[in-house]
Amino acid sequence: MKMITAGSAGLLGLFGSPMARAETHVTPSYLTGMAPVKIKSVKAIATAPEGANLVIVKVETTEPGLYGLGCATFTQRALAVVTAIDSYLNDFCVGKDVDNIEDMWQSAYVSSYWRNGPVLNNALSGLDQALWDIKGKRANMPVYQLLGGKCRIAVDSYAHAGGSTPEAVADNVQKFMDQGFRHVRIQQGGYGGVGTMEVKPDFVEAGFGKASDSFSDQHTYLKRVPKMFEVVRQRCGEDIQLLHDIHELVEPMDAINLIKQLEQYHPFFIEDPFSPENMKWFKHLRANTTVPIAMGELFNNINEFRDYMVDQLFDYIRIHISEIGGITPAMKVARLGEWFNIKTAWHGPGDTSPVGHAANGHIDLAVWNFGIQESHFWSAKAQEVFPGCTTYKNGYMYINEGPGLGIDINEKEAAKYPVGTRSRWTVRKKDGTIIRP
Ligand code: GCO
Ligand code: MG
Repeated sequence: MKMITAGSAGLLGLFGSPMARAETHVTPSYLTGMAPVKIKSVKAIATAPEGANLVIVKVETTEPGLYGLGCATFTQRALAVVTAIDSYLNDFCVGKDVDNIEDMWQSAYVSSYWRNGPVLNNALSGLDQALWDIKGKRANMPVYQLLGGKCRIAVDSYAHAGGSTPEAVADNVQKFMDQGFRHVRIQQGGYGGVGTMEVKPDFVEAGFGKASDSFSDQHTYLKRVPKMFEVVRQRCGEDIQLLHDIHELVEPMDAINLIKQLEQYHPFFIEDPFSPENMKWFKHLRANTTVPIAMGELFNNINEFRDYMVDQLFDYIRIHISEIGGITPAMKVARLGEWFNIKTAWHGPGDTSPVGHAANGHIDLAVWNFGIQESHFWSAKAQEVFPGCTTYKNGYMYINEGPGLGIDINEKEAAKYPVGTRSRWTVRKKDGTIIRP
């Protein structure tokens, strides 16, 4: 009788008198959720330990000692991002719950009404990545676990081999092969051969532009790239995976003809053949060659590339994840790519911060359609500013397996390296015409 009563009382409790519930039911903590934690402050930390301007967002919370870090690095306009964070994002976030990352992303994204630009997206990315860092620390798990766990042992990465001659490039490729890298990007001189052009351009003779403007002789560059691939293949063999970045520095049809010439060297991928302003050229490229293509470090918003992913007009998505707003949107892009067999190859040079590299790494481990990760070897100074930097062994990138993103910042050290305002993206043709990099 008592048992039945307890049962029915329990049932009643659900639907009837609280007394019955109080007596018999304690909600286990995992059902009650964790005590809410609020955002106490959102601030920007700008530093340049290797010369490149880096911007980090630090989100501090109402739980003593609990904070999160996120990458908001738009290196060419770092101070504009700092203002967006300190003057706007802080006010917007203080007092809000740290746990509701998607809602925070969506509300912050539209809070400026005008949206989807590099400055605000980077600020939003810093916030977003910091909230994932906090959630991982609260769950006492690395972020990749929250994203679904590991799909692979570590993050296959590519190294950068440069040189002023094809032979010098080949020597550097060999050095990385000796370190265990299976993928190496080859560039002769700067992008578009900048810095290795013997001739003095006419615009300089004429005193047009600024002395710091760069010059790319597209014709010379177009002749050199196939030669570079030929020498590297001869000296380093057929197995090393070779990548090259056209960096949007030639005319679209020249890019198509160049890529057709490179087919014989079976590149792993050719990157950024066209600028985002020239997306319509992709269908012509696809119709003319089967060389795998990577695109996207300049993309800011999904409307710029969604349809080209759906039409499978490139093979690797190369987004600078802070440029589109962080981990939350990057996971959506990766998931979209899965359905069209487009793999990830997140942007990861020295002007993605160590926090951004860690974020790349967590996503790289968790998504099925991972392709390759761009590497950057952090200097001793950078590692002092950012304890927990990603590391490399045998061509793989390793994140620090701590809770959250697994990386920290030493603000005292960071303050030693103030950011600057110099931007190097003025590249001209012989007659002074600007080339869109
Ligand atoms: C790359 C990129 C970079 C960009 C740089 C711009 O493939 O890594 O092209 O080198 O040029 O991040 O600031
Ligand atoms: Mg690039």
